[in-house]
Amino acid sequence: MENDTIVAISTPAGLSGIALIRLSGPAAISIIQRLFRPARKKSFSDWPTHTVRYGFIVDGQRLIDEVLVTLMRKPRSYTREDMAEIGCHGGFTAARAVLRACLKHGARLAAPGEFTRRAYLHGRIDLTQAESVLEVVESRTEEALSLSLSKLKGELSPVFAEIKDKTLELLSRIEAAVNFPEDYPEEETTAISQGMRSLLGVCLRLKERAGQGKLFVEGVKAAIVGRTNVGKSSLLNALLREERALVTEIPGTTRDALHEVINLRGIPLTIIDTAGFRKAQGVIERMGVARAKEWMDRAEVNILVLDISRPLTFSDRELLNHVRKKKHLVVLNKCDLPRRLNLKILEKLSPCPPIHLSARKGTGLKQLEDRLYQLLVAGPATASLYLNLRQEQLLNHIITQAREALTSLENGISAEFIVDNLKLILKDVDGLTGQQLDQELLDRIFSRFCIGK
Ligand SMILES: Nc1nc2c(ncn2[C@@H]2O[C@H](COP(=O)(O)OP(=O)(O)OP(=O)(O)O)[C@@H](O)[C@H]2O)c(=O)[nH]1
Ligand SMILES: [Mg+2]
Repeated sequence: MENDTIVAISTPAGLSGIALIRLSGPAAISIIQRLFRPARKKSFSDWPTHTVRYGFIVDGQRLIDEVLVTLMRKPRSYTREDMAEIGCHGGFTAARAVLRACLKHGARLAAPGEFTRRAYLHGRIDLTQAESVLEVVESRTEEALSLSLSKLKGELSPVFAEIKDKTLELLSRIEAAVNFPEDYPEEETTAISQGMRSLLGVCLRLKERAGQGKLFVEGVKAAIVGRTNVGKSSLLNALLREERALVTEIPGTTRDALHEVINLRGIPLTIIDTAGFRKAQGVIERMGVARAKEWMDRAEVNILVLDISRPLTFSDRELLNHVRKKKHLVVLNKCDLPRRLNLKILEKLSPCPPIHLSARKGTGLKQLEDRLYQLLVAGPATASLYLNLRQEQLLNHIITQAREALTSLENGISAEFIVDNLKLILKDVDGLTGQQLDQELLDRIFSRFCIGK
């Protein structure tokens, strides 16, 4: 139902200074007219849009709460409908009483995300923007927030529009070629190939920027691995600036893996401290080592810790070999002690320049953080943007279609045979902006929202 009036408490339940109740729909203003007694007698009809009035919510003769009411007349509102926001006292009773009064006067309780859904249905925002509303609310670091905000401002919309324009242009060129084959010059084939390549280029650049944005929003996992007693738990504590993990001089202290999140210049970085590698003694340690191996494979990044006060062991060499398979850093811990590790040998075994550090003294941590950041973020952070899973899958599908079309063209297949690929691309782009979506998908997207948003 779209022509009814919805209401919800938009602030979380619990003790708070104020609560906000939102109304949207054709009856929003008349409901306010019935419930609200402004402190100063002013006529209702000349209440200018986007202004606040102070007064009381009443139900008949009964006083409900002292409030501030903002009116937003259509179409200049979040939903593009008539809207009112009632700021009342927080806590457990006032907001609920105001809500009940609104319901009694004809409003209906809003479903999760229904305000944003109306904004989308009335064309105020596209689907990408609607989804970013949720991401703004859920963001964990300021950088993630600013990525979601730029998406909310519509930063992605022109990129999607460009993909769509390029696709439509290709389709019309091909159509002309099929309809008037006699006027169809050779250059036209080249132009179509070029157009296809440029379309693919736009999509690939978008994917690259999105890969980086994903880091800031979804975060990354980094596993601290190494032999027993090299100082892995001490490193976790040093990075957290907190005595989180048990540290002892007894090898095999850590068994279970510990997870903690730090904010690495805007990246939510989950650090996992693992059991040290050695020939495990006893069943618990064996389980711990098995888990450490799992984490080494699961984490996007491995931080291999070596003890600089001891010569490299066979086990260190094995670990160096293993971590080389993906993103990793090598840390030389206990730099406050005399060095007994041969750096020349290490250099031959590992191309990655090691980071000298003392977890005990806290030196070298900044360098480790710098190197981690460089390892994760390739371009300037400002070039990032964030695509959620749904958008990422659609983009991947577009890229597959574009590649397939390009291969066909390069193999000399007539351009009319890529029409199907282009049509699929168009469908996916419309899916990205929400111009072509089924009801079920919309329900699924908006059900993730909270009530009142
Ligand atoms: N001198 C010095 N000692 C350190 C340093 N880092 C850790 N240690 C000591 O090394 C010992 C082992 O430290 P842990 O952090 O428990 O080492 P671990 O790698 O987690 O060990 P397991 O959990 O047994 O695998 C403790 O006695 C620490 O105090 C350091 O930078 N310098
Ligand atoms: Mg430990």
